[in-house]
Amino acid sequence: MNITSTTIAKYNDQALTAHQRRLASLTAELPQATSLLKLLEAFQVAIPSWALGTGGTRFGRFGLGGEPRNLEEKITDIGLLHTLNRSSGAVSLHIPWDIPEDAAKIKALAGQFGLAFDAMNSNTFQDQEDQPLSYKFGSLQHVDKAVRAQAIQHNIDVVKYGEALGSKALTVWLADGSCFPGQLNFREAFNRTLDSLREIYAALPGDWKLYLEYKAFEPNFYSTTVADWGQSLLFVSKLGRQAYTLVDLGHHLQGANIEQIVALLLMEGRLGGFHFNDSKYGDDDLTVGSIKPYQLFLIFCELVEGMDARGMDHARDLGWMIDASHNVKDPLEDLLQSVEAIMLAYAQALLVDRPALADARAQNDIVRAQEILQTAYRTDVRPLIAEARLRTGGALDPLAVYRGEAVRQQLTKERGTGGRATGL
Ligand code: LRH
Ligand code: MN
Repeated sequence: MNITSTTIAKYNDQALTAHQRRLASLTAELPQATSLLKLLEAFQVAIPSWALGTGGTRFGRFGLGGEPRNLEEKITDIGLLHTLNRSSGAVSLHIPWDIPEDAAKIKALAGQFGLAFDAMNSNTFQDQEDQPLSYKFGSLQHVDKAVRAQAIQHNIDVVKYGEALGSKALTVWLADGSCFPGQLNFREAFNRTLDSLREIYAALPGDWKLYLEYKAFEPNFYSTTVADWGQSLLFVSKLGRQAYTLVDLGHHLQGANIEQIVALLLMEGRLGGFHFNDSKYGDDDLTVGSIKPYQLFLIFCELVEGMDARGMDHARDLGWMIDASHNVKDPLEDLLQSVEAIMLAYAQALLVDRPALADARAQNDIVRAQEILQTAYRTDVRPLIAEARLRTGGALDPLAVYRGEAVRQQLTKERGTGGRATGL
């Protein structure tokens, strides 16, 4: 299902006057606003190939019609998102859920939509049909050398798939850990995992990055071998300069100060990228900005400040990826909302008057510091994000076009109701 630029222009024409009025009142207040447009237009978020169908929990899954039945249809769905918001210009694949059997064909199809391939994701947290050895008791940490070798080879195979597509990074998330006290020797598990990661690291092409994603718990519920930012940082510091920590917003214990973690990882030059989502309790994988939008803003404040302090390119030097699961919403609508929330937080963070904030901090003037932050956060930057879309050929209101064109109904007519997309 394609949405043409003519169709988008039709919707934009209807919304243009109101948009221009809103944009004019914003830029009247914030003359620097338009200078931010170039940064916003360049900022691209990678869409996870495993989040284009309806997910579920152990208590049930409620399917939705029109789910993509293969990688080609997934690329087309991500292409549709990018056609609408011009900010979803990359795909993050998960192997073996989405193996590019014909890499050249997949790369060409993605190219038609202007999509690049971001980090590849390995999977040693499930046992595949034809898999000789089980990951029940872990993968890279496993006490059995043969299981570790199987998991190491899988990661090396994932890098090969990525090389054929032009990806430049491998994300390793390990479910490895233990469910009961006494089950695991933590030091030995750490060192077996480190040795395994060293073999994967040695197989990385020179211009690739390895992202080590941490998670506090689930599916193990007593210990996780890469459980928090400190443990991930310990691993990547021992691996080498191509190894970085990946921050999944849903992988923290209650009360963790994620913006502080981000600031320190960035300061150390070990922040590789993000899996954006939101959560209230555990790894809920909810729509970005749907539960804690202020935290997302604070994280982007640390990102903008920290990246500028290191002279980094906002759009290219970190991995911006979504990692979500959709139990009750249309996955494509959910992803459109998530990309919008990320763009809003980024734009608001760019509005922070940093010299004034530095001065308020120097005076320990907490109230003024807070007012400076919240003035940016309470600025409605939606007209700016819409203008960035308009200038890059996108829709002023992507959701309105998605619904107006009855995309889900069309996809259901094309693909039927029975299909279930691979992934979570
Ligand atoms: C683990 C995780 C990881 C993925 C998986 C789909 O919770 O965040 O990033 O591999 O979700
Ligand atoms: Mn993740």
